[in-house]
Amino acid sequence: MSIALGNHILVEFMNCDPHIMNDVAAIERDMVGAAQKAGATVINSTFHHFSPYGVSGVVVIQESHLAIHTWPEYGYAAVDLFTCGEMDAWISFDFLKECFGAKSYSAIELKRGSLNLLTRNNFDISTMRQKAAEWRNPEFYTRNVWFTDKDADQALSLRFTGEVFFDVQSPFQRVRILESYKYGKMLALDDMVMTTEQDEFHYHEMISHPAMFTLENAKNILVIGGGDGGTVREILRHESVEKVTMVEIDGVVIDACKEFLPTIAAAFDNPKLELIVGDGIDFLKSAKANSYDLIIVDGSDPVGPAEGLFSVEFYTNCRNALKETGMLVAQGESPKFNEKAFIELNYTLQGIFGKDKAPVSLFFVPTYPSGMWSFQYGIKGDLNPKKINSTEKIRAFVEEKGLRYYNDEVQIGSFATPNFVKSLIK
Ligand code: SPD
Repeated sequence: MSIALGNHILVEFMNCDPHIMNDVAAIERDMVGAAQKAGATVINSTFHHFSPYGVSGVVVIQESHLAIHTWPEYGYAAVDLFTCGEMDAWISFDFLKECFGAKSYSAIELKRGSLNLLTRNNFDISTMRQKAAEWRNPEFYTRNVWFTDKDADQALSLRFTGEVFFDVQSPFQRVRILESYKYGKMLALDDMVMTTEQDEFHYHEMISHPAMFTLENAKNILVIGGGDGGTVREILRHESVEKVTMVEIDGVVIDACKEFLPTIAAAFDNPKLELIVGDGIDFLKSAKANSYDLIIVDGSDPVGPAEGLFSVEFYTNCRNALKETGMLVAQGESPKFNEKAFIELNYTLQGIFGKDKAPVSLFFVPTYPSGMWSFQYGIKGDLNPKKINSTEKIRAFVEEKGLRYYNDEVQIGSFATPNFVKSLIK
């Protein structure tokens, strides 16, 4: 006869994969899997992701429970395997060690509820059972998972369902497609939100149409980055376009978006598009001078593969590749988030294109930190995006294409500069 009611294994998993330690869906799957592997009957599980890092959760089993708390920043998980009956919790231990990629670990096994110390009561539990049957928990299954895009002082968090459609470490970055409650599926590169199904039109309409209507008859366009496909989708709505060359460094982003974000990656089959998977910085080093009406730099933030997209050399090469009358539009960061990158980019563009030839367009993206975002321009020749003659054409275009952000008023209004922004870039 057993000398105790339960068996408790207290586990330290160390040097685990930090990404797994922060992935609530994977941890829940593995903890439930660990219980099943050991032959337990799973009753329920509840898992929670803490912002910015950490996961806690419990799997309730007929034989008791498995619980976890993780510290991804230390690659550490504290796990309790509490069982009663014949279940062998060491099977769960071995399984989790593999799942978490734990390079070191320790465990202490304790007997709980020593029968030498306990006295058994005989009592009638029938009324208690009846009360329990009346109680219903409407949130039987809870999961509270947040994705956070942040710097040291500021963050934007989106609650997501825990559904992970895609999670691959490419040679350049971690590419993920997750499902948010408010904005639908979203593309995240490393830990930054790039685009979401529900607000992508803010960004993609504003990166394309103000420049296209300023140029009026742009034929040859170069897009650097833009792997989700939203920018080329918008550019290719214009009939004047004869050719779009898109150079995206990370083919994994393109493939993921084609599969999981098809409404954004909607124009990759267009015959006017030449898609090059390669380094846009190198591409521009050898680009022919006087070639493009419009160059769009739809890069990510200035960390990782996009860092070189914020350099003087790169924008000098862009200027050379533009025709005598031509425009550059670059993803310009935020005057309220990456202020330094925002200011430095504007100084760079003023230096290369001229002081009055580097206007800033501001627009609103709810899923980017601070919400206020910018495109920064470099203008060659006699073009002015604030003075355009094509109001009627814009109205007809907006109507026909069903645009949801851009219109003729936004064309002018987005170039209005708030005073605090003027002082940042004066
Ligand atoms: N912090 C977000 C910066 C935006 C980068 N580009 C988004 C890609 C959309 N095509």
